[in-house]
Amino acid sequence: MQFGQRLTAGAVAGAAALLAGMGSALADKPVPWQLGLQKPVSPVARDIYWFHNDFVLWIITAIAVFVLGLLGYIIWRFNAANNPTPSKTSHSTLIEVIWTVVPVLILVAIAIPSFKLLYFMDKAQNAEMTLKVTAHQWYWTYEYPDHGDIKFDSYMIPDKDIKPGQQRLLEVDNPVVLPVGVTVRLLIASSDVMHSWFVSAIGVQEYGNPGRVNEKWVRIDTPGTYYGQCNQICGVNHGFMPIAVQAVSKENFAKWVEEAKKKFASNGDGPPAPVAVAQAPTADLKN
Ligand SMILES: [Cu+2]
Repeated sequence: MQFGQRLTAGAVAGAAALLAGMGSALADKPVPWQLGLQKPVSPVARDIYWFHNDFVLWIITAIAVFVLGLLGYIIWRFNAANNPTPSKTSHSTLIEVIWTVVPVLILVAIAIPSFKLLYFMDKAQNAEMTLKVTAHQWYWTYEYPDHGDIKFDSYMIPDKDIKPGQQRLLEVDNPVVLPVGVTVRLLIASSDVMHSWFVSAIGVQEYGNPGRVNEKWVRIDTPGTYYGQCNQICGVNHGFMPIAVQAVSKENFAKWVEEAKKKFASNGDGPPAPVAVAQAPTADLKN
């Protein structure tokens, strides 16, 4: 294919993906040709979305366009043909003050909402329940201390077991289930190396460190399944420990709790589960 054709094909595929993304109710997972962030479904995610798409992006674009324009003007105005006798000026106090003060003002303008957002996402205010997330090489353990100590492991479904309609490399055997409209405190830790629990649409990314507990919070307002991944390089199967969060109504959550209590009753503080997917997906790395 010619470069132009390839470009057109790419543009068409991109536009189709964009349209498909807009048509579906929830952009809850990464999609091919995706640009920008997933559709936010929590207060923190909405603020992140605003901060990135509606605020910083404009500032960055304005700076890039301004610098590009300035470069173009200088190349045209001060080349040897247009400017045969160059000026010997080496200093301008006014210009130096401007190019120091203006960037400082821009950074302060970015810093104020940025710090506000950092503190907003830091700690749960009046959390109604807690979810504890423990990272392992290479799966997650979820605990619900306020709901009868439900505890279970969540492994990726390997390619050979994936069913039609399931998300390859994102689907897990036991998704996290959370109620919508409830403020959930997230406690995130690790049992071995550094991992990171990252689910874009719900606006949570927090490191799981061995020996300490990090806190975050979430209040999901739209039911749906939101996919995420470990985003701290944690070893050979780092790419194979996805996260699936199922946000359901409060009634359905109560039902799930009752079922989960029975289903995961035998899960205690026994020996760690075998790393079931450790071998299977590694084969994919060769492709
Ligand atoms: Cu990890």
